[in-house]
Amino acid sequence: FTVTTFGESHGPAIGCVVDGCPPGIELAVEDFAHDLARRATGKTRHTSARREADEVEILSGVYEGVTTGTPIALLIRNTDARSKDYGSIARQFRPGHADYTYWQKYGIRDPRGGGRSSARETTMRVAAAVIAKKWLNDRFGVRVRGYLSQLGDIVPAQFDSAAIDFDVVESNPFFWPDASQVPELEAYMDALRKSGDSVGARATAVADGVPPGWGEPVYGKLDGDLAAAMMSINAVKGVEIGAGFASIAQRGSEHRDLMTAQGFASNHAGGVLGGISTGQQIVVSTAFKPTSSLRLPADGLDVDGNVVEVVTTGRHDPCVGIRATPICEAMLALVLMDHALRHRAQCGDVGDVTPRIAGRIGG
Ligand code: EPS
Repeated sequence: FTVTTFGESHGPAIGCVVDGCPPGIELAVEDFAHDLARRATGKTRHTSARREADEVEILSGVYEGVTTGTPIALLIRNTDARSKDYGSIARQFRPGHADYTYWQKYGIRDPRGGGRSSARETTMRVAAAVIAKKWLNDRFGVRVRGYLSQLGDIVPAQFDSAAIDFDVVESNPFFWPDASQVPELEAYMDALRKSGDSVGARATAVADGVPPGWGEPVYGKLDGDLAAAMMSINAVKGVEIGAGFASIAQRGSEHRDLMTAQGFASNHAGGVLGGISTGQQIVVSTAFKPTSSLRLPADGLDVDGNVVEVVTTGRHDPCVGIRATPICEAMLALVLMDHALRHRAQCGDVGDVTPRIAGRIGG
């Protein structure tokens, strides 16, 4: 199961091709609207003001409302690009932006905005994952969800990945799990936007209902593939599975997740041991860097090596991480679907592997 995307933020359209999708999954254009709206810009004052229609066209791979097993091509036409906003930096490098490495690698500058390095690219990941989320849920009862677990230096006062109230998460513009902190986040983001600066964030994606046994023991580990998938999102600088970097300071007696007849007593492993799912909740956290397109001036270079003052105008997110939750959910769902299919190919369906020990360990 593979997904590739194409298109630029300021080109005529963006799209993706989904290969290896099983036949017989019901799929209609309406299925995409919910998650695309969750990720979109222009919904609140805390994200970029660009307003895209994000209407999906299904070009192939679906006939009479069901997937056929052939490649599924999805297309979204760009409707609100304003390339003139980028006129002043068409030959400059934004400090901290991929402008520079794209130029070093290809020697060609597309002056129309971020192109492939724009957050716009993530739209098609979310669209493709609508199929994966649907299949995982219908077929196995797997539920993939997410929340924001840090915004700048603010962390949720109350949260535990196993006890998140997703009604709260979905009822505020930050995907924040603690409703009492939303006014604080609003004030923080308003001050940040006015200052012209940006900040990073941490998003956590979780999957409930994943059976034990998905993954590979050495090459293509489930956690390795999750790390690669999250790292492939623009602006990502770090990935943790379960306790992640907090594991460094833990003792083995604390980190080990005790097995009881009622289930695991904790989940520091984040649902993966030895590259294979344990049957617990899969927990992946991803760090997004602060947006590099700033209206605050900074010294930089242009493509000819001249020292210039770089100022980015236009519509940008003061914290692209605010929109990261559905994107991280998408990458988690895509990796899980790939591993579910691989597991089925090698070991048979999930029903063949769960009863390996008496009283399946849940949790
Ligand atoms: C982005 C800049 C803004 C954002 C864009 C990401 O767009 P523009 O290039 O028109 O100024 O709105 O995000 C999206 C359009 C999207 O759908 O996510 C950037 O610099 O990355």
